[in-house]
Amino acid sequence: MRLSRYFLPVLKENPAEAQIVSHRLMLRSGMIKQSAAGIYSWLPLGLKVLEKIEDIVHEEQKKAGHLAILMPTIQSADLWRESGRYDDYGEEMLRFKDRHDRDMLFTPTAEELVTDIFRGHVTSYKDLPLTMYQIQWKFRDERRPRFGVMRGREFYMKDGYNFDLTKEDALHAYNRHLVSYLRTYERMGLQAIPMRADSGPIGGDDTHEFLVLAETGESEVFYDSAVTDLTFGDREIDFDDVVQCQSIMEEFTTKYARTDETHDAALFADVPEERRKVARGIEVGQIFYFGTKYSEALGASVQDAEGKKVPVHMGSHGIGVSRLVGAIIEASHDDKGIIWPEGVTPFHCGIVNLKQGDDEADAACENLYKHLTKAGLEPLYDDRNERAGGKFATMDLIGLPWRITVGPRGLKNGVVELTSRKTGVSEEMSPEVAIKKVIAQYC
Ligand code: 5CA
Repeated sequence: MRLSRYFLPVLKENPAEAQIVSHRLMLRSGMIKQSAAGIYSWLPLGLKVLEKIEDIVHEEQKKAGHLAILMPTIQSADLWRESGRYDDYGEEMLRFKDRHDRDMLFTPTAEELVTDIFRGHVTSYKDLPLTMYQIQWKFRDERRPRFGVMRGREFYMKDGYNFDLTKEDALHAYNRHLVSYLRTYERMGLQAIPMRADSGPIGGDDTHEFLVLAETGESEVFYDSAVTDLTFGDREIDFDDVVQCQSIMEEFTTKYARTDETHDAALFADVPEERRKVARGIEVGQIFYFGTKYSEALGASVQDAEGKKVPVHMGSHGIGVSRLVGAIIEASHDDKGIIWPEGVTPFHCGIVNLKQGDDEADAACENLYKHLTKAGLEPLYDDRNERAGGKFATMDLIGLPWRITVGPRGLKNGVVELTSRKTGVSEEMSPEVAIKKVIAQYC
């Protein structure tokens, strides 16, 4: 992409309404624009990051054997009356009527609808286990939408639902989700710690939230600092392997880590004092096991091997896809702007032409652009007629991990400069070596 052709409405000043750094940087770098309280348009740069995150979520869900579907955002109130949640959900649910005076709502989550799909088609235990998920917009009329996309009213969420014959099978689905989420977040450059939590309006006994530690997080968390030493890495996982998933689940959840709702001061006191941490965290996902709560209310049952009709065991599992954009920025930025982890960066590399219009500099930039694109990468070439300082400030603000700077002086010596956004370290090298180095970061 050439910056002269792009839509990147960068703001010079800090927007007054933004209280936290991710919100500020998303507005300043032209990623989003508010259209109403807690409702945003995603502009080209923001949408690119959102899509990168979405792609990672899809890939990891598919690896775990889960099936993608897409359910509507607008739903009829009837199903929600069947489950009893039409009244229970309260003011967070956006309700309206269609032209036939029927009660409709904008989906805040989709347990009812997915259970309705299931009960209409699945009748035998032989069709289990089954896990279906979607990535779809949700609406919750939050009392205090704030912090930009972190607590929106409209937000993008991955919601997945497992259907199993027995409690044991459903607990395996729970563990499988936990394991798959660990890798999902790591691929985004995040450490998200599973913490025992409270189930709220979704219901059920077993639930873990995934929290990214950050001062601006909305949840107070209590944990043994040993949990921050755990990394998932690139382990080989067989998601059908009950024992393997269970043992990874135990590895990541046995040490003390809880949100304030489930915090137990007496248990916490058993953690060695120097490892006892109280901090704040951003909830980027949550997994639930709730047994037969929805299947009984909505009549979703199958025939078991003896021919007996039994309600299925279920769980639901969410990832805050749009919230993650903010969470990643909270975890990775400096005074100058965003520092994208390579897994989610909107462009792989910036190219800054220090002297637009200089034949040699222009040709060298075009050449870099061509080679990087040919290798399957997306460079962002700042080909505007701007001063070098302004170009650097824009690149730093939008946070691409690598920048190649090209100027007539360097080219006289056959070199360009490659700079890491994270470390700020610059090195001179030939354009060919710079291309190779950038490609090697991603392939
Ligand atoms: N049905 C279950 C699992 S699919 C569910 O709705 N879970 S949830 O309420 O925990 O939401 C899942 C994730 O969506 C949360 O962990 C959070 O990361 C994200 N989320 C929830 N509310 C908001 C909001 N108002 N703005 C942005 N993201 C949100």
